[in-house]
Amino acid sequence: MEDLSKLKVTALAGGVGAARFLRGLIEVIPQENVSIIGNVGDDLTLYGLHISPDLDIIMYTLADLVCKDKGWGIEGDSFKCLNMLSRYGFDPWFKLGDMDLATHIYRTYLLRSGLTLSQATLELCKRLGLKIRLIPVTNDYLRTVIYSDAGRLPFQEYFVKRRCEPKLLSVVFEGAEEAEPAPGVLEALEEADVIILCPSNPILSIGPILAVKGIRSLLRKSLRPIVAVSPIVAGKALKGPADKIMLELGLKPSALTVAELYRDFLKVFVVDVRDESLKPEVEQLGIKVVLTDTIMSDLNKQIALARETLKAALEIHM
Ligand code: FO1
Repeated sequence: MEDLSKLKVTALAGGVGAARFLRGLIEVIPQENVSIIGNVGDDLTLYGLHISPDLDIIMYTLADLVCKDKGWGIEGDSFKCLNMLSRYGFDPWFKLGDMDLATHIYRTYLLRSGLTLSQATLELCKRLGLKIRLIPVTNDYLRTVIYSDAGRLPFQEYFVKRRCEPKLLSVVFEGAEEAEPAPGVLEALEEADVIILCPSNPILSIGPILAVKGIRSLLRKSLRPIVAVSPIVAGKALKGPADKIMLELGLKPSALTVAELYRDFLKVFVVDVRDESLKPEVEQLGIKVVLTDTIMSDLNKQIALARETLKAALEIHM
């Protein structure tokens, strides 16, 4: 077995499940060897500030700042600024803590000073002491929009304000056709020894990344081991509404459906042991299945899952 710690890994990531997986990964691989391509379809502007929730969830989790219960925001944060904003008449539906707000203020300051989102992200990561390379998938406009029985809803209005309650009709990644991959994105995929699709919502979190020009076609052509970790266990999403969304889009919530969504480029699929019965059907798609415990209830389990995922990727490559 190759020394795992020498591998260069590039991960596609969005959301809390991805961040927890990556927290385990950086215990197995030095941070300098890890590139992360982050979803920005969930980004929003509030109070004039640019907020990148999926980038921040990753930064805070890897810097051990994240609120562990929620999986987003900062542990122990207060909400005094938001309380004051409600006195000024704002509806504080998006819970921005005081310390979290500092990140959005600094990011917005950097963007207004002329930095791109990827340059601003690099600066934020450095200041938090991180050595991973976190790259937003694009510096251009890319926004996930939900068309629902309540009309057109920007992603966070559907996800947080409306608690995913409206029935989803379709998901659109606005700007994806024109958006260019940010500098370093295609190179990170080309140079990686292993490419990982984190246990993220395949439609809402990985979907916007794959929709950016050149990424899906690069994955299809890649000779590297490409491995995904299923975010669905026994028909249920580990975190978030992936199962509900799949049902509303006419898809069966299951690891098999996730495999079908990635079948044009995926080589190995890490599936929970509870889904052993799906193995033959997934393997019929030409994807090797590795069964393991994918429930990441603590750091040791996050590390174990990261290690199993890397081993699974290397086995097919030998
Ligand atoms: N999720 C919520 O369910 N409610 C919130 O009020 C909320 C605020 C928030 C603030 C900053 C941040 O970085 C993330 C935040 N999230 C919140 C999480 C976020 O909406 C989603 O988990 C992601 O966009 C999906 O990956």
